[in-house]
Amino acid sequence: MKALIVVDIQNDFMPFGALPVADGDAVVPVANALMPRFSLVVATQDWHPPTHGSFASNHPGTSPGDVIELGAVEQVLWPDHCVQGTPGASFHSALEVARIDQVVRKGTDPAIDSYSGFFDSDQRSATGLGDLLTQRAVDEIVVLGLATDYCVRATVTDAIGLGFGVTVVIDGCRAVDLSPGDGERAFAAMHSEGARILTCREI
Ligand code: VGL
Ligand code: ZN
Repeated sequence: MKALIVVDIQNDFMPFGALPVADGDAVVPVANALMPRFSLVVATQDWHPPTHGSFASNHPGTSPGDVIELGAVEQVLWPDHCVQGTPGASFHSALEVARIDQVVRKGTDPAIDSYSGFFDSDQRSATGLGDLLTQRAVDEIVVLGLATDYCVRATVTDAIGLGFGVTVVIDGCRAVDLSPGDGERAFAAMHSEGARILTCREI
């Protein structure tokens, strides 16, 4: 059984959002084209409290892009984004949300971030996505969304670690690229971990 995992297609990751991903809205039509072809579609949603520890605004004297230690792991600090219940946390208005069977929210604990749809960054707490997929007899997932170099990458790495077969839709992802090339390096890393990297047309 295959499932489609749609990662963080939220307003704050769009070019007009608080944590803009260049060309982020280009992933919306790719998600809309693929969703009808899967009997299980799960969407992840970055869902932070305003006090979240990944926000530079919650660490006086820091700026977005700085790196601190949060929950004993290295943490890049970000502008405030995807605050629970705000328009920035909503899915892009053109995403066909009626095709989503289940939404998994992550990053809700102020003390630790969660780029992955499966586990918090310290690997201690699970979101429930792994159990959901196992319950539904899923053994293969197809992943797309935002951002290639953070939440897509972490979700894929954890899925491979849990034993799922993973395909990443290359044209269905876009990167933050804090350093130029981060997105390309993330695709290379996911490939070397065992993910297949395909275009939407090849799915
Ligand atoms: C993400 C940075 C911070 C992502 C989420 O969805 O890739 N990136 N929070
Ligand atoms: Zn976040």
